[in-house]
Amino acid sequence: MSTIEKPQLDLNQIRNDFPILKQTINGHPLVYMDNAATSQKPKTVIDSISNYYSEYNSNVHRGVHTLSQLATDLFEKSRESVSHFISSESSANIIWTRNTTESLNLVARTWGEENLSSGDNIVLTSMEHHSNLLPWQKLAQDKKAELRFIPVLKDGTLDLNQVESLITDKTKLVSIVHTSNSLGTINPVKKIGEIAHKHNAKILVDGAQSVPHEPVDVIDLDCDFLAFSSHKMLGPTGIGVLYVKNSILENMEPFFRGGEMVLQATLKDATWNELPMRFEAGTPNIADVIGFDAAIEYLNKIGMSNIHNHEKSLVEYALKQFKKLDNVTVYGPEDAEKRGGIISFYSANLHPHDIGTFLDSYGIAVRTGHHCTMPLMKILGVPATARASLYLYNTTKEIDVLVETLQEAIRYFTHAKR
Ligand code: C6P
Repeated sequence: MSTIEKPQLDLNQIRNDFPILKQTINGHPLVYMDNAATSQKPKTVIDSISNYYSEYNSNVHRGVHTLSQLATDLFEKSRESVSHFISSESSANIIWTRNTTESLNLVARTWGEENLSSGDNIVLTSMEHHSNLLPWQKLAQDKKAELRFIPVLKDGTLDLNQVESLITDKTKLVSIVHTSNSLGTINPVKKIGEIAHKHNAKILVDGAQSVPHEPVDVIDLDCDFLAFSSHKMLGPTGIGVLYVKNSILENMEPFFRGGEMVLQATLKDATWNELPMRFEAGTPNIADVIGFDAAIEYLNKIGMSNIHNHEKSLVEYALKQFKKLDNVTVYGPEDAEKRGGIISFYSANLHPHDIGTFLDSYGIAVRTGHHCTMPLMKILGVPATARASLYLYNTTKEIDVLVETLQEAIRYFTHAKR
């Protein structure tokens, strides 16, 4: 669809669907720009969780009674919705976890344990979130494998010239963040995946910041693993997703062992349940899986391409407005086409935490800190950044409020230092 044809989002209607956005913070209307940390939830999501507990609270896959069957049907319907949402082969490829972090650890502790040997390597990037770094550090230490990193260039993109030489026949896994939570950069994971596959390596995509914001199709990307979290895409906390390609999933050993993941058990041994239940030992987070379905329904109703286009135009606008600010560096690519709705910035004159506190006094929520990407902060040469991260309900008017308040903060702190 061309830009001209693209339907505009009905922001009044959308904002109306999110009860939390109606409040004031410190006497100012809430401007919520901490969506990369966690998104807000529409009323339909909140209601669906509450309905589960008030109308059909029951365990899943375990009961013949009516409530248990209803809960099981809605629990599995959510899995179907997620499967459609990322165009996966089937719902059997969707494993529920607690969050992206658990999904990544699951791959490291199952597939990684089984498939890595001494002398192998894992290729990451220097912009990874700690959740896509620390599990591989541990695995590499245990297996005497090597970690390799695709460097980040000054413009916040990856040095793609190095990819061909970093990925070799000794590479078992390439694990890459799709959209950087600290830079906003959208990485060419499909292209990097093609190179990985040429060497028979697997490609894992950390989709924590991409799946909530743009259409992601696992078949088109041809990724072997995809990890993401419900709470960053209008859904509840406590639910994550791990997508695994069929050929790999069938041979993966379970992560946790216990109830529900077992087919037959004797006192000495056990065999495993069908996929994906094999990876879901114990009573799952039923209410939040069902709440996640309502989030997916909401996102589908608005349309992921529409959300992506909306954020692209917000970022384009924000990047222009930020140019008005003296001595403020914005990280990540200048071209809005190459980035998601994340604006990380730093000013040598202002500590990011001071910026965060100042903005909060005007009702503006941003995140400050290293954003769980300490190695990247070191590369950028800053201790931390302030980060505004946008979503479907943010407006250009809110960006104006952010930039005007930042101007005020610069004036205030410059004056205070004199
Ligand atoms: N980033 C942020 O404010 P969890 O916490 O498991 O749902 O997601 C972990 C994670 C993994 N990868 C990326 C790219 C992420 O951005 C995150 C979460 C949040 O940037 C919290 S640190």
